[in-house]
Amino acid sequence: MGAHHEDHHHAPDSRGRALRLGVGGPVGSGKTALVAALCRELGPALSLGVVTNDIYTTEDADFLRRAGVLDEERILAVQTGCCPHTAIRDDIAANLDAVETLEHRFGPLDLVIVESGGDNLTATFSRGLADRQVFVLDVSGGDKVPRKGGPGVTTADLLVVNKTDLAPLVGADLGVMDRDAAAVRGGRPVVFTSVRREPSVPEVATWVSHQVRDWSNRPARLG
Ligand SMILES: Nc1nc2c(ncn2[C@@H]2O[C@H](COP(=O)(O)OP(=O)(O)OP(=O)(O)O)[C@@H](O)[C@H]2O)c(=O)[nH]1
Ligand SMILES: [Mg+2]
Repeated sequence: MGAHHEDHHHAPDSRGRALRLGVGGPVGSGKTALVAALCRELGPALSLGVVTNDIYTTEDADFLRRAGVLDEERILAVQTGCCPHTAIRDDIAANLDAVETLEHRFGPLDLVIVESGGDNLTATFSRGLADRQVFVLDVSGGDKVPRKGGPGVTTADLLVVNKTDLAPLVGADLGVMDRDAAAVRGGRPVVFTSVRREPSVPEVATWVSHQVRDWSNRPARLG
């Protein structure tokens, strides 16, 4: 895939800082809904911050603030003004600034969630920005999507297939999506969700809290 997919950044020193979790995926798949759900579920036990990315607006941050899932000041918006993937992969300075601002203001934090602007199947976070990545698809794109692959689907630490409530309406076969995703993910986990039907997203919340626990227990020298 050439230079377009090269990651020019190294993972920053991880000592004493929060786990940075990237949430990416196509436009409208339910990333913000998932972030809101995670804030609601994990906020009482963990110290959280959220950074949202939109091209022209601060829509996602505004939504999260209105939803009241987290102290408003812990939610920062980055306006990318360009393709969303650029700001999370190639030129990550604005996002790093936002993450560090949250850490300075509210630190020590346990978890900073960075939501990417909606993009396509090729969007992934630089290792310089996200320690772990969740990729959110939804069933309305059709049950073929996992089989189309792309680095989000194949390499994300967790693949979330959201809007399962819509599967009967769009004729998506969840069994096919599960099988195809497993075939390209080399054992990495896949979770089916309906944030609409089950707003507490228990499997995703459990996965994220395990990541936070492992991060805080890691040996100091490891990233
Ligand atoms: N039916 C259904 N709708 C959902 C579900 N999750 C989210 N939605 C709806 O899908 C729409 C898009 O959700 P968002 O959370 O804004 O999606 P997003 O991925 O953040 O969108 P962008 O940031 O614009 O790329 C909203 O109207 C949500 O209410 C779900 O599980 N089922
Ligand atoms: Mg969003």
